[in-house]
Amino acid sequence: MAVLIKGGTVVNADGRQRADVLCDEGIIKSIAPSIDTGANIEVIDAGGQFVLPGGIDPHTHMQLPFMGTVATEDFYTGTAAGLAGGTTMIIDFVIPDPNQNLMDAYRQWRSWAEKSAADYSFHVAVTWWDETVHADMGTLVREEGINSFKHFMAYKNAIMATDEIMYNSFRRALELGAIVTAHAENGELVFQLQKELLAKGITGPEGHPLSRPPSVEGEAANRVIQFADVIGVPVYLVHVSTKDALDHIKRAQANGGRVFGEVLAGHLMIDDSVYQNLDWKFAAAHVMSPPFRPKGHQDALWQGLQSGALQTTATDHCCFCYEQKAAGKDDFTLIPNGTAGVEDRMAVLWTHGVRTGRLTIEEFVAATSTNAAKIFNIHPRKGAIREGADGDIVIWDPEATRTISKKTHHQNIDFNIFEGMEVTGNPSHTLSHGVICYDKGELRAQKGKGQYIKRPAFHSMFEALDRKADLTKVQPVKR
Ligand code: URQ
Ligand code: ZN
Ligand code: ZN
Repeated sequence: MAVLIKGGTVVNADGRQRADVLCDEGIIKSIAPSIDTGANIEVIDAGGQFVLPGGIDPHTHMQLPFMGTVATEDFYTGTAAGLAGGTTMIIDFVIPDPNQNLMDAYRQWRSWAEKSAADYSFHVAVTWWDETVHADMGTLVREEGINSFKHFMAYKNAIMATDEIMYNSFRRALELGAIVTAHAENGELVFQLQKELLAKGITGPEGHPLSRPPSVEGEAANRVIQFADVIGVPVYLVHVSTKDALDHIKRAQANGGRVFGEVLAGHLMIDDSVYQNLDWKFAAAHVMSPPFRPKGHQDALWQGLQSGALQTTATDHCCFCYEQKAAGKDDFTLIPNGTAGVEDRMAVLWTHGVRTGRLTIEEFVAATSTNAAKIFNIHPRKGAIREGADGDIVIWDPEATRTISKKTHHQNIDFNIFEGMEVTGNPSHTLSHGVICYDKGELRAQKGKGQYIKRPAFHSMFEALDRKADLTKVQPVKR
């Protein structure tokens, strides 16, 4: 059944127009000032609303095995919740255990994701190194459409990538035309600070931010930027949470570095006072890494988004319910790290970005969809209202209001970090491949309808790179 979206204002990252949009056979067939309806065409009245590219959340962890448990949100419920909030694609993570074969881990995650209700792709984490990792990275890029490799600089004795692993992986990524991404916190500092805090008897959630102060992120952000610069590979910093890291990103970008930054909706809105809450459950529910930060960092992050230093917004959607968080009742280092957000990201960004004048609607589209599509090389198939693009569309009602709550959200978690927030600006309809999946409060997500999206390598970007580490040009001094 074709779908005709009539009377709306189409907004892309580069501009807007009053236009009708016809979707059929999974793609956007035509965009024109007026398109006539006809037989077998379902019409949506988008009068007074905006017709936007479906949101892309470049950072989620559906059903992640982590810290001795498994995230409660799976690929079906998580992508369905995303559709309710206007997000039509996620980029999740394959995270091999150290010494686990990358291809085995990749196949595991692919099997988990088959139940998805919306499109998905994966960043693959490099958590260890040997020649099989080198080979598997090649297979993943050349045969599986992976073009981004993740490095956790935190989580020592678990999935932390040492400098040696990062060096080998970054060199390989450069060879393959892939981008590297990083969770930038110094894992050794976190490990040592955690031990010191526990030794002082600080066992509650208030210890979590104390073990990961802003400078722990700043150090790692600078290190990973310098690593990438020496090796000559583009780098994307996930969940940038501090002015410390943002300043390093800005400096590198000013020097021509190909450095990208992502910010979470939560880090834009929530500060570290949550960890002082006397309700253990409330404080523990906010334990994620990097932690929510002291007041002041949030404004710096908004400024980074407005200036373009930070290009994308995400959620790091990684759900652990109270009984899972309770594992850390007597030791905050055992609280599974993670919070939710995939359903609320876009409404939070609209309410506190567009309605406050921080972002234009075009900038909102860039930050919630288009920039992620461009950085991860799937634009304009994704992230654009353009003829021939996938029919991933969110019809945005700028006046629709709701109050965010765990009582009403579709996310499979017993807590919401935005609990009680009134958001103005919400989807009236979400379409995935031209099929209406969310219709004025009715979620019509279909298990298994989501498609795995291959993302090609970036050779064009690499051809332009000055390969500073290319030693073939260096000649020995003849003494
Ligand atoms: O660090 C991450 O991004 C994963 C393990 C989710 N947990 C979190 O606290 N951010
Ligand atoms: Zn992370
Ligand atoms: Zn994450």
